[in-house]
Amino acid sequence: MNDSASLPSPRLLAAIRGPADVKALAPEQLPQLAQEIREELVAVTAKNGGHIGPNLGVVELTVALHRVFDSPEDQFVFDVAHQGYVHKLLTGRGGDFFRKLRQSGGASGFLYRSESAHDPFGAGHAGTALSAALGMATARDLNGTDEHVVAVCGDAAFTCGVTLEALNNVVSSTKRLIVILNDNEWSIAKNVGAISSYLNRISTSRTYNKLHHDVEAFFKSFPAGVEMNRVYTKWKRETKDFFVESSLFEKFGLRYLGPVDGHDFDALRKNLEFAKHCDVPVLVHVLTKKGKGLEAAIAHPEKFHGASPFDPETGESKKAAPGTPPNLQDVFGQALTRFARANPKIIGITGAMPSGTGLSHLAAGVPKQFFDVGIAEEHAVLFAAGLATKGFRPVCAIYSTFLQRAYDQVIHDVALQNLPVTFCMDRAGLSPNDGPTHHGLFDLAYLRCVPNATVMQPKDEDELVDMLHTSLQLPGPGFIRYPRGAGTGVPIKEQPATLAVGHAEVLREGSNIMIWALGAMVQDALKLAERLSTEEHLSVGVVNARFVKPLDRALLLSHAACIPLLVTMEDHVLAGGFGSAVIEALQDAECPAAVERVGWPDKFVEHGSNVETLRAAYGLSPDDIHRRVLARWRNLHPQQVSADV
Ligand SMILES: Cc1ncc(C[n+]2csc(CCOP(=O)(O)OP(=O)(O)O)c2C)c(N)n1
Repeated sequence: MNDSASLPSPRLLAAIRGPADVKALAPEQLPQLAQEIREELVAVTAKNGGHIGPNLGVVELTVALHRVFDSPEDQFVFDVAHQGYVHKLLTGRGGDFFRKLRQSGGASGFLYRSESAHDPFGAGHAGTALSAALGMATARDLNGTDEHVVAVCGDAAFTCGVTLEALNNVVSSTKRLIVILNDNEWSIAKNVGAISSYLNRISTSRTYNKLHHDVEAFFKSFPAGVEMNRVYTKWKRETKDFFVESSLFEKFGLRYLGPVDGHDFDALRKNLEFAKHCDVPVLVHVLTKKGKGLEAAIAHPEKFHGASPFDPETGESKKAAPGTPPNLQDVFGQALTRFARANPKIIGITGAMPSGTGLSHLAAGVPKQFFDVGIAEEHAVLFAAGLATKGFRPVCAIYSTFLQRAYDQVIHDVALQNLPVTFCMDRAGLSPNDGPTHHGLFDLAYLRCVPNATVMQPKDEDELVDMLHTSLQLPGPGFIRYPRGAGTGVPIKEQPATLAVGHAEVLREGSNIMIWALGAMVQDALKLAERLSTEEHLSVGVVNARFVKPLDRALLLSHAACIPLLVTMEDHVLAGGFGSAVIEALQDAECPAAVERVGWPDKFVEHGSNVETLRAAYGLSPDDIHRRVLARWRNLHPQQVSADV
């Protein structure tokens, strides 16, 4: 980055309160604005982490969109919406709000209808923009209004089935839709698949480059420019020689425009103006450089797609404190690689998340047994099901939140046929800086009801390896959920254990209260038990539940028969979760036990600075839970309270 001291003054970004201010700038001021935006992006993400690479790539594109269109009357729908930081800076969300990006009380890392009138459609999952924009354009047509709807999709959005479903419906739904294909050749990792290769070919093809020159020529030959454009487009369409009828998008009925240099303000303006005046759906193919302006981000696009805090000068990530235990995703990836080396039937599958899931270890170690299928979770699961029919042991590594997209495949294709597919669901629990689109708080509820499913969560990294090993021996589907981040630091056994399916582990005996905890909550449960025992002289036990399905009913009923209060703890919504499984089992056995359930409420939990802040905001801090359990105990045993006093 340039030294900010060398920038011409006055600073432009600070004066931008909304799109009107962007429009008011002279064309020659735009490079300075772009430079200031990049500096702001780097400064904020270096401190808070975030999607720096994608945003550095769309600076000129976003500025150009705001100069050519009139947001919020015209509507931009950003796919994933992780590249919406520049849009935020230009729509009144700069300053302190942006500087608290992804922190409590600051700007979200994605777009939300509730955050701004300039965000007509929220997102966080990929592939939704084209469908949503098509719905909005169709609504506009039905309403008889005239606004523009612009979908901004990355090249990897075209690896999503839903984008292709939308593409198939564009021309039958509307005559006016603008699709920006922001092509930087990268998903999080390098983009994959045939469409990606196709885009690469047309980006470099001379025929398509010529189309760009046609737009130039058009503007030169018609000084009145855009006013003439509708007529011109119509005439050229009739004479059938304006657009080469050969791009994939033209086969779907969209006019293809480009490729356009996504960092050239003038080229962007001309092509967007042109698209704006077309009376047919149009796709503008814009070529951008992910990470533009930050050398480290250009050199390492995958790392800087969504970076943790880093040194803005060197690009070095802030180092974890010495002695920090390994991340669960690495433990999983390394264990799977070990198992795969020993068993060629093991196949690891990711939907465009090799490093996030830890499958990059498998990709490097046993590449033949690794598949990145793109942002195609439905396909990933069906593909795994197909492999499983022929004796393979597929492992789908898909974040809890993204597996939601493949729910029908989980039920209809894997569970119904009882195929032995293992699902490793990272990011189960909170993804605090990302927020509600990324929290993995629903998987137990959506999996508990699926017949043939075995659902489990390890208390630590060693048990994660045991669960993977166990799941790879199951006759049907196994689901392992685990949170983002580091393990507990326990040593990992050389030889993994095969766990007894449906059996919980008693970690601490107790006679007053028994805490049944799931996964990472086991550590909290042990601390809570210790505190209740030392401070309140209560006898409190802890069970590591391990399996949510099948639940260890025998142990549960034996506890319910002689322990006055049961407590469940889970990092999941209460509705349909682990505690629900416990009370259902007790109810079915006609056992009137007292149960205090600790988990997330029936709300979408916002983003926040960290897990602790969000837990405190929802009454789930260790102190809150201690107070609640004690109050429940005292409520059940008022005499003991007075005796203690
Ligand atoms: C359903 C789903 N799966 C996976 C992801 C994780 N993810 C976020 S952005 C991204 C890549 C997006 O690439 P592209 O659309 O080309 O945009 P770019 O970041 O390159 O600008 C992925 C895989 C997601 N958000 N949603």
